[in-house]
Amino acid sequence: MEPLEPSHGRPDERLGWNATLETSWHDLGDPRRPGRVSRLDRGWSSIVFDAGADAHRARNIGADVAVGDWVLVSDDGERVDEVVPRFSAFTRRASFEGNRAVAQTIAANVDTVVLVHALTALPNQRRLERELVLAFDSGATPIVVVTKGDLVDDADATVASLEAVAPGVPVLRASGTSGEGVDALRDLVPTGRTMALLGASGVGKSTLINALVGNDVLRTSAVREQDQRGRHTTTACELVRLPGDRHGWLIDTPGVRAVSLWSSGHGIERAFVDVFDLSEHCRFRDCKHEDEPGCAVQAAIAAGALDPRRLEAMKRLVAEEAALEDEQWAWEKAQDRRGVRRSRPR
Ligand SMILES: Nc1nc2c(ncn2[C@@H]2O[C@H](COP(=O)(O)OP(=O)(O)OP(=O)(O)O)[C@@H](O)[C@H]2O)c(=O)[nH]1
Ligand SMILES: [Mg+2]
Ligand SMILES: [Zn+2]
Repeated sequence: MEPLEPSHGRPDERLGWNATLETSWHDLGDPRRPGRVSRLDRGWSSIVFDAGADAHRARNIGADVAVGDWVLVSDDGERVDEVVPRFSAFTRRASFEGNRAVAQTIAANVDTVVLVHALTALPNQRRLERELVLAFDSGATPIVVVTKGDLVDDADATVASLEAVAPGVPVLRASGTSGEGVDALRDLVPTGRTMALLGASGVGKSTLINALVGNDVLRTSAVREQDQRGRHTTTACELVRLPGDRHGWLIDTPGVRAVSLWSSGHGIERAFVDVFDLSEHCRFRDCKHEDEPGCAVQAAIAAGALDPRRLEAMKRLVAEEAALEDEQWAWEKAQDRRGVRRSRPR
């Protein structure tokens, strides 16, 4: 194994270290120098200690590590010992373990989450709403990027329909193949900041990162001709540095077909801020926006100012979140009965 970087000393701020992480590190009370996880391969983390240097590899035995995490490595350099608490994390519901839902953190310590949609597909408002809930819950700032404008004639209509479900969130057009919007996107990643790109397979995430970096650092491949679906080319998350003096960081992620909620905060309120604002004007504080008198939400629907499908979508997400909480609660109670210590992911 290659010798480890000096194990004590200041973390490299160019890697995205900030005041929040500094406080969390002090609270850990462990003086070892944190490094940043740039990729994960079958139980191994690649960890960068200095922005210009190669990554060190260590095993993650029992450590729940995501790309973007700051970690402390054992003195012999073999293992990841500790993860510095994240200031943000994009987490989704991954799978079931037994009958319990398990969370998967896709990317950690992210400042900006870019939700990428391709104009070649029909605008998927419901998917974007879900992604926005997760993005707001992550603690990062979301933006929406639409790609492949060069392949369609009616881009404006699609962009407008995505904007309609992303109140207050910028929707930018960008393309890794034509270069459109690439400079504007790069400006959103100053030194020490991290931007993660998320979206379905084939929408052009890796192509955009290659354009931002100015080099084909990531593999991309053509979508299937018949249905424009991607081929799941990217199989692992990866932290990539912008070139030059700039030390902005990009995280590429594998395309996911479905985004399942793993909710913990105020994601729904923020993603549906238009509906929540309207509901302030409902006559009853506990209005369910069904057939109550004086319902401002139903009034907006009747006036054509709110799409009823958006209200339905919000209600479904609220129900899904409540079901997830019940499930977690039931699981924790069962663990307590068996005398197992409570532990909750994240
Ligand atoms: N015409 C056009 N093609 C694009 C654009 N963006 C990406 N592509 C093409 O779309 C295909 C898929 O792009 P990728 O960058 O591999 O997509 P991805 O989102 O990384 O996909 P996964 O890694 O599978 O999640 C490639 O052939 C790209 O050249 C664009 O704006 N316009
Ligand atoms: Mg990719
Ligand atoms: Zn109401």
